[in-house]
Amino acid sequence: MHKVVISGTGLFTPPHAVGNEQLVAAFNQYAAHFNAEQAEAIAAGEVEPLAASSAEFIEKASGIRQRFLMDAAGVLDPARMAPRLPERGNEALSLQAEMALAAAREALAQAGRLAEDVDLVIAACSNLPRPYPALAIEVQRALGIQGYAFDMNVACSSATFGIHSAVNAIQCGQARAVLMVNPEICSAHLNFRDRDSHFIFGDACTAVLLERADLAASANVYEVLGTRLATAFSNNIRNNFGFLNRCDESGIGRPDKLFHQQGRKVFKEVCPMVGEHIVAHLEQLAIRPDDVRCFWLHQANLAMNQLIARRVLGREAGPDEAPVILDRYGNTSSAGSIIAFHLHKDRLRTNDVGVICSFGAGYSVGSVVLKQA
Ligand code: CO8
Repeated sequence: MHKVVISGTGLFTPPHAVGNEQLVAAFNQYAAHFNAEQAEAIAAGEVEPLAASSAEFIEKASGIRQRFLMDAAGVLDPARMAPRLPERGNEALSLQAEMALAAAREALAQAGRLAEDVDLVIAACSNLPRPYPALAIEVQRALGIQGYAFDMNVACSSATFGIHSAVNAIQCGQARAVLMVNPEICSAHLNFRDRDSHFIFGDACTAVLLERADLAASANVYEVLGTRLATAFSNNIRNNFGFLNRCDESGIGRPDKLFHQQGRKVFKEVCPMVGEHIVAHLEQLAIRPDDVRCFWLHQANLAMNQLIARRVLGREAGPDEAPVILDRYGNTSSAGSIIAFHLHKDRLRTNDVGVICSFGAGYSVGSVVLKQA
C-alpha cells in the first residue's frame, strides 16, 4: 500500500465579518416586531413571546465573537434574516464551486501541483447546491482535472470522512493525488430567527490536497498515520430539508427544514464519544496522548474543545496544543477543523504528531493522525 501525505491546504474566507452585537441587534429587532404583532395572542397565552438574544451570552456559552458570511445584508435585515444569494443560471459557476476553486488553488499551489497531477476530486460538506450533477464534478471541470469526482455529506465530519476516502483511493493506487474541498454556506441552512442557534454558524471553504508520499513535490508534508471514523444515530442535530418536502406541502416552511438541535444534549453526549474515539485511535497507533503536539479539533464550542482535550490529555490543553479559530469564524461545520489545521499546522516540527478531529450531526466523529515528515 502506498504511503499518503497531505501536501497542501487552502482556505476561502467570505467577504463579510459579522460580530455578535450586529447579529443580536437584528434578532432583537425581529423579536420586538414579532411580539408587537402578536401582542393580543401573547396576552391571551396562545403564543409565546420571543425573548431577546444577548452578545454576552453568546460569547460566554460558545466562545464565538464573530463569523464570516457570504451575504451579511440579508441576514441582518430583520424583515428577512436569511442571506440573499441569487440563483445562478445552469451555465454559470455555482457559488459553492466558486468558493471551492479559491481554496483549491491555494492548496494546489502550496503542494506545487497542477490540475494534471490530480486524479480525484471530493466535495465534502454539510449541504450541497443540488442533488446532481455533482458539485465535485463541476469543480473538476472548472480546474481541468481528469479522472473522477463525487460529493459526500457527513455534516460537520464531512472533511475527515473525505480525507479517509482520499487516503483509501491513494493507498489502493486508484489515484495519485486527491483534491478534497469543503464549501460550507451554513448561513443558508441556519434559522436566524431562532435565539438558541442564530449565532452558531459561519461560512467558509477549505481544501486539502493528499498525495502518494513518493510522488510529492513539496518537502513540507504531513504523513497520514491513520484515519478512524465512527457514527451513532441521533436526532439531536437535525435538518429535515429534502427532496420529499414538496410531496407533503403541510410541512413546507416549517423551521425543522433548517438546522435545529438540542445543544445541551449534544454537548453531553458528543464530548465523551469524541474523547474516547481519539484515545482509542492513538492507542491503535501506539501513540501516547502526551506525545501529540497539536489537536486541530472541530470548532463548535470552546468549552466542548477544552473538555475533549482534558479527557484525552488528563489535564488542561494549552492554546498552543488545541488552537481555537471559532472566535473569529464561528462553527463552519466541516471546514472548522481544517481551518484550524491550515492556520496552525506550522506548530509541528519534523516527526511531531498531530490529530485533526471533527464531530457533529449523525452523530459522527472522524480523526486523522498526522506526522510532520
Ligand atoms: N441569548 C441569551 N440567552 C440565550 C440565548 C441567546 N441567544 N440562547 C439561549 N439562551 C438562554 C436559554 O433560554 C437558557 O435560559 P434558561 O436557563 O432560563 O432556560 C440559557 O440561555 C441556557 O441555554 P442553553 O442550555 O441552550 O445554553 P448552553 O449553555 O447549552 O449553550 C450552545 C448553547 C452554545 C448551543 C451549546 O449547547 C453548544 O454549543 N452545544 C453543542 C452544540 C454543537 O456542537 N452542535 C454541533 C452542531 S454542528 C453540526 O453537527 C453540523 C450540522 C450541519 C451544519 C449546519 C449549518 C447550519
